[in-house]
Amino acid sequence: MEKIGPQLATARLYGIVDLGYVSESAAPDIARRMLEGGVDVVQLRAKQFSPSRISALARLLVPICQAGKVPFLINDHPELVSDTGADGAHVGQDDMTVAQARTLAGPGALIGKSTHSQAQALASLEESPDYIGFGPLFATPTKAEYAPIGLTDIGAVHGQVALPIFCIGGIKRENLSNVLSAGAKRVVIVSGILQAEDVVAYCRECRAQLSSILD
Ligand code: 3NM
Repeated sequence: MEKIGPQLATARLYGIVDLGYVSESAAPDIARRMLEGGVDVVQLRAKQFSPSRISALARLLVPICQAGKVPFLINDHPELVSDTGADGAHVGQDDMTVAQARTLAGPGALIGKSTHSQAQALASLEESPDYIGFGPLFATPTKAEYAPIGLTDIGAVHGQVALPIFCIGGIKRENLSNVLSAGAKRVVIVSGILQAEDVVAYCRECRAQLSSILD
């Protein structure tokens, strides 16, 4: 199969199919619309769902993302990667290490790691994830228990961490230009996309704003 990893280096818009916003039955169609809108990475995030349900849904999303030629990652469950055919997994600060996730996910899997401060972003270099998340920039109901870190450290982190950095947390079409002005080059948008009236148009508009950004 075509190696999909290098695509992360050019990815700009990362979308998450989050079952806190979307039903399992609606998820495949939402993923198709996200891809039609130009999302470069898709993640399945299913907090509170059993591994078997996550696995079943991942098996539906894998061929959709393969057809769209974008990496498909599973939140929190690297052990489901090889069985489902996913491209990788994303782990949080309080979960396992990147090395543990790589062992569970198998060879060639992409592993992303959440970071919530400049110090954590720097420390992530020791673990060599394929990319990091950096946030939450703004308060967000999708991760309500985390304090927002704002925009001030985005530039410094990009200067210090030579990994793809996906800013995350409360990013919407409406504030994206502020986030990009602060130095972000890649973003994750969850509720903005999933609650949009027209998911395809919303993604296209965000993707267009991101296209003008240079590395
Ligand atoms: N992780 P929305 S913030 C899933 O900072 C997630 O690591 C975050 O959702 C982090 O775009 C976040 O709806 C929620 O704010 C992002």
